[in-house]
Amino acid sequence: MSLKFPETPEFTGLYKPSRVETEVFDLEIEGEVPSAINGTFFQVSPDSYYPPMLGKDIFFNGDGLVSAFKFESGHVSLKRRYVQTDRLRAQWKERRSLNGVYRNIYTNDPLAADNNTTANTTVLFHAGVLLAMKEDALPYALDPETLETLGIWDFNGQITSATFTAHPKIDPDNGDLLCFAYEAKGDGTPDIAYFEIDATGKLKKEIWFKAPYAAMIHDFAVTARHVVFPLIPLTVDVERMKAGGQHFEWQPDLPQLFGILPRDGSADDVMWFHGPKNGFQGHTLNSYEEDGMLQVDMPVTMGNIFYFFPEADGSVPLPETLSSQLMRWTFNLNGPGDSGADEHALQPRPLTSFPCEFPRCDERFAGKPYEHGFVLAFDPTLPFDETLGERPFQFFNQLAHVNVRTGETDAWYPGNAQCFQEPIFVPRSSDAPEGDGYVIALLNHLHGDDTEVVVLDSLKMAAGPVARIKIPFRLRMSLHGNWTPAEALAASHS
Ligand code: V55
Ligand code: FE
Repeated sequence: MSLKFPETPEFTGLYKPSRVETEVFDLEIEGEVPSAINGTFFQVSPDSYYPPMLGKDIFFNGDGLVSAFKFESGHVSLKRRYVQTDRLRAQWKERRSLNGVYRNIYTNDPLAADNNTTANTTVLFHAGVLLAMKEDALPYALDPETLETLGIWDFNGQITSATFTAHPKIDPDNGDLLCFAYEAKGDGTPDIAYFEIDATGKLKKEIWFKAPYAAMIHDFAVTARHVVFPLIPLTVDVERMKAGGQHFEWQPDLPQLFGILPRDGSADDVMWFHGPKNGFQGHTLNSYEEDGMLQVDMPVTMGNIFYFFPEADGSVPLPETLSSQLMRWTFNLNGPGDSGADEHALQPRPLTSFPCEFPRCDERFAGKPYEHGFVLAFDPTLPFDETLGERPFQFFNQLAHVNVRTGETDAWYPGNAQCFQEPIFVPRSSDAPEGDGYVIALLNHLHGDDTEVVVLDSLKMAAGPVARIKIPFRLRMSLHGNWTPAEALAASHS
């Protein structure tokens, strides 16, 4: 019986499924891992276990495969386990894929599990468990030490939304989990819920409201007093889904919309702002409030970067016409509000001049005035090994430290056949100045089957890695991960 992935860009090269669950004690290391880096880098990749039932599929539909890189006294060890979702267990039982179109249960095999989530977008340790999250359902909880799947996580019955974001934030002042749900009452519902869950796992705050329409809200922003929900012009239509179509469709005539909720307010207090049409709000770098102005920094792309969610007529822009630029949106919370008129659309201001995505801040400054960011950047003028053919989706050839106040950039280019996955930032010590520490990222080698974890000094990016940690097999491209200091993990065991 054949079990073979399609030879398409979605399943080859950088996107070839790894499918490897393993444990490697003491990975090979070139250079020195500073012993100040003490904790675990948790990370998850959409990694399809079986070839797609429909013969084709999108990257976002892969089964969540979690990696834990444990840093301890200059050593690094790796554990990798799939999130044992209901969906994956049903597939293992039938020994084939049972799931059809991304986020469309109407296209699943009758033997597929009821819960359609792959838990594949990020992993974050909070209140004693490792949460594996995808925005289409509640998280799964994992044991942070063994990566064993504990089950679907409704926070001990406290969270009743149908969905849960894959981009929660941690309040640096108290460890609260600041999080939300969109399509919160199920597919196609315009309902949004905002939650705050304290460091012990107790629900502190829950606010429900409605958006004008159901659209993707992939990431969000939280400041001391407000929450910002960016609605990307990718809308949902259950009738289309029932006909076997995509969950999301690009709407070139809808603006980039923002709902702003006061953290101590209610549904009636939500303010709406709109930006230019046909634009894609990317991941949040950071956001803060100062003098009545709310600033949200994020890469923005003019056009639809998700080629797998086209417009109604099937059209998508050519990838080479798209470029995501780090932008600052400024919302005047005391102004006259948003007229909704096209000519009054908010215009974001560029913070840098080069394409970038996967931004991360020094999370001790999350939601506060800040100046340091870490991003994956793309410089098309740097050499690329043309024998590799087209550059893969989400190709970034630089790892950069950006000062958003001065515009200063310090970047490392690893070579002509390499590309990065999202970085994390680890402070040099708990009281180090903002942005002073280490940047850790996965580095894919497009020719070989060896992926590395690279560790750079955040103040000397151009000098390249202080350590290259060798993974003896290829990791698939991924989305997100987070750092957990060893003392936070230890505290939860006692
Ligand atoms: C994203 C990723 C997803 C998803 C929806 O990067 C949005 C954005 C990995 O899955 O389901
Ligand atoms: Fe994301």
